[in-house]
Amino acid sequence: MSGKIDRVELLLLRLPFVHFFETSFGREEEREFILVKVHSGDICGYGEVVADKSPLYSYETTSTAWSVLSDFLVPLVLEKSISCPHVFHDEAKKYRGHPMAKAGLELALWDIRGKREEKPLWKLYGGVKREIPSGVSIGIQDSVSELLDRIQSFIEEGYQRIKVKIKPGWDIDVLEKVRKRFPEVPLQADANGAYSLKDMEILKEIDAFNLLMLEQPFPPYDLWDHRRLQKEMKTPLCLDESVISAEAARKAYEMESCRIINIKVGRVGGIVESRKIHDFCQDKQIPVWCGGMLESGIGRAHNIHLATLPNFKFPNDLSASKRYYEEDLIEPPVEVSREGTIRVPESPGIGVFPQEHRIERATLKREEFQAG
Ligand code: OSB
Ligand code: MG
Repeated sequence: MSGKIDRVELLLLRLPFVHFFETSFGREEEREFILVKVHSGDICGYGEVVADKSPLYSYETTSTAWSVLSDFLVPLVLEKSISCPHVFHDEAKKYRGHPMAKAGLELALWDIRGKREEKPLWKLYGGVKREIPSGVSIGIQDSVSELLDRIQSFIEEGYQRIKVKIKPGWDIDVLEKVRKRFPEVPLQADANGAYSLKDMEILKEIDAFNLLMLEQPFPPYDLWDHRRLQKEMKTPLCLDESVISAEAARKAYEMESCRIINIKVGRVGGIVESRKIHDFCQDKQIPVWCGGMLESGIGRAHNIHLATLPNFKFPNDLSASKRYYEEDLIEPPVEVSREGTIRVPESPGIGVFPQEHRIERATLKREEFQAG
């Protein structure tokens, strides 16, 4: 079943965070991102491009994604009237890189497919969970006591695990205090690539804190140094930035660079590639979990559907709407139960309802592309 693609809209949005988010890259008070709306007959599919304003987590930015979408990816879809996400994935491969731009458009095509077939995305993907376990990722704070207070309140809300951001100078002492106050909480740390081989001895000290995993200690794309570190640590390493494709996942596995993989749809270029990574890891018994990029409810709903696949074995970086934004773009908002779970939407496609007036209020720039 497929339909003609009539037009595509790109929107640049800005949403302020309820609380700043600081990583080893720096502090952010708001998020700028692109929404992709694809129209086919009376159906509208929504996707979110997770690229940030600045090239910090990745080389992609809102401007590079806007340019690659408007010059190459949107014309590809409109000229060939591509509505199948698999066909889009294959055709878009000829353009090198820019996975976040590709993923945003592919997600909108998945939403259209789900709506046309009247099935929620998790069913199209072969998901097996009706509820997914929720964790929370907490940025670097002004003081350790503020961090401890924030952890306390998220634990009280029900989150199943806590992730803290670390960087040189905000690491061993901080983890020691967190563990002292919360000896039992499932805990992990994420360095976003802030360390290098000269920090091996510091990183090895992290073994003392009984973490579920240590995420991305060394820079993106590096697999070799992660292999060297994993050989010397008992804490499982989890790769985020380094795993940009199913090929990269295979190499990480063969090199024993990590024991766990974080899947982010944007980083790997879409759902088709995410499922390839998922299936490969399932076959090799490498557990995965779903990472986040502080998405609006639209991007987060897409992530929730992906996280229903069977090899998602750890709590995900998928938190409640109110943890990120005063007013999310969707109804109903994402909510986390007392047990720390999120219910998977059952309505067709992304299964949640984007609020057009809220989208409009947050829009900085908009462009529309018509089929010829
Ligand atoms: O490395 O996982 C990361 C946010 C922005 C960029 C990178 C990362 C993150 C998070 C937040 O940790 C996850 C979320 O709750 O969306
Ligand atoms: Mg990460």
